[in-house]
Amino acid sequence: MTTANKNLSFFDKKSIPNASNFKFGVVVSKWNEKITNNLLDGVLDTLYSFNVVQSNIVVFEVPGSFELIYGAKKINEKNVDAIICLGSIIKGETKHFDFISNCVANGIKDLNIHLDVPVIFGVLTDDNEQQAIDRSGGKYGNKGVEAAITAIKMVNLGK
Ligand code: DLZ
Repeated sequence: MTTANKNLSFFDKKSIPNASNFKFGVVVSKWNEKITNNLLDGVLDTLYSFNVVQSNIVVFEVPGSFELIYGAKKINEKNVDAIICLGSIIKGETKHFDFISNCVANGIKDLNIHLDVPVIFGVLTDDNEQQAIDRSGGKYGNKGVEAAITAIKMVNLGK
């Protein structure tokens, strides 16, 4: 799986459906907040640019990426068409990175199996802070933009 030279903010605008009637839930982790704030900006700017109105976007904050799973379950009660999970997990000195990354990926996979709406994996899993900066509005674009575009496409798929 290579992402070298891929810019996460590039997409073909013509291939994206109108999203003006879609409702989105965004769950954002506050761990590594500088990074996740930029991911959230990327999501919101992108949804607005496809005519999603502010009243159709619900945002929940959770303390860390591990809590994204429960946050997604709760935001589903708001009758949204898709859920976008945003987080930034950065490798440290302990094995926390592996446990949290695996749990979050598996948890979001499970939600996709059990919920009736798509749950999007907008979680950066990086070796260091610079890699996270590069992918949250830096030289490799913004994972939040990619997550928003994916969410719009998946809602359209289910309609
Ligand atoms: C504990 C922890 C650590 C060490 N690192 C991160 C991280 O890089 N990114 C992240 O989103 N969360 C981290 N956390 C917090 C956990 O996700 C979780 O919030 C706590 O373990 C409490 O359940």
